[in-house]
Amino acid sequence: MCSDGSFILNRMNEPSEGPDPQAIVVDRAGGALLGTFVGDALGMPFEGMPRASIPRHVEMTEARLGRGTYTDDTQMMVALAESLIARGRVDVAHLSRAFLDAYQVDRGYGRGTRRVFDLWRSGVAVDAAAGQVFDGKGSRGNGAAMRIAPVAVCFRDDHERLCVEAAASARVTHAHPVGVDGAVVQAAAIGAALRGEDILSVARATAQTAELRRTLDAVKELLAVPPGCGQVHPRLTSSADAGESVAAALYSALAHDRFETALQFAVGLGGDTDTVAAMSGAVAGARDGYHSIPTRWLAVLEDGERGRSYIHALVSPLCGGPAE
Ligand code: R7I
Ligand code: MG
Ligand code: MG
Repeated sequence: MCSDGSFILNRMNEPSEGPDPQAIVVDRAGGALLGTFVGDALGMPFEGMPRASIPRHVEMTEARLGRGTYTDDTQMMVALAESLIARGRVDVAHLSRAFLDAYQVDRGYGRGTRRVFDLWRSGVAVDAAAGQVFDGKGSRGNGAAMRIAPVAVCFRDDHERLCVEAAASARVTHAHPVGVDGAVVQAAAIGAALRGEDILSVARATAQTAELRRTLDAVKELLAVPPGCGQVHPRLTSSADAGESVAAALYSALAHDRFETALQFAVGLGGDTDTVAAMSGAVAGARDGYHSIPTRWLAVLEDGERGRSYIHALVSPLCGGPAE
């Protein structure tokens, strides 16, 4: 178990009744995990597309692996959640095995992360492989940030610990400071959302690199000036770079007060659509709760092994309560 408490998952898709703080925590934690999955599935069919070719109000549509299927973003999130529940903390040896066990090539992993997996399989030490990719600088990709929601849920009540555990989970595959910082900032944003705090202030105060500080400052400026109808500011870049995409995801969540419109906006940015929507979904889901996720989107999520029901059942133990 990650923290004390006894939370029962009940009526997860309905608004909480009364001021039951435990039910609110579980609802928000469910929003973070299923929000990641929904964003991943919503954005997947559009990954790599330019903005102009994406409909303004996207819906779950046919995807490479079928409608409502997930990619590496959710697959790695599930492995991270399983490892946290088993070990109660980020245990890098256990986590690396969980990532390898979960790996399915069709889910569309980043090339740096695939290379790290190959190095592990060839006998390179778990803590040495991530530093060997991208000319020995490590990856600055968003792969550590996209999967981070379980760490934020697990350590939501201790911001300092949350940051330490998030960084440890990131460094397993991402050695570049921007790849790590993006994951820590994304975790801090989800943690703030779970606690009902000011999300952008916590994220900005957490950022350690010049890149994240710059992109988060831009988010603050852009949020102060509402864009014209249907316009997207050119400073928002939806790439696989953690410094750019974590900020784009945060803007998407914070510029919209509804989960649904936040994710449609995130996908509409084009580029790394599954991941920016997944990260935006984690923040908006943590802020608004599981009950805010449209049921028509939840209904079509894949539900086989390690699918929707399985991920749903991870929420309570991650919160410190019993498994369903
Ligand atoms: O970060 P990572 O796991 O990728 C996640 C992305 C998400 O969009 C997923 O949906 C999936 O599609 O992949 O994998 P990496 O390969 O480490 O990083 C992602 C990408 O960022 C790389 O493939 C590179 O294009 C880019 N990148 C870099 N490019 C140049 N130099 C990351 N680090 C570098 C770098 O140092
Ligand atoms: Mg993906
Ligand atoms: Mg992606």
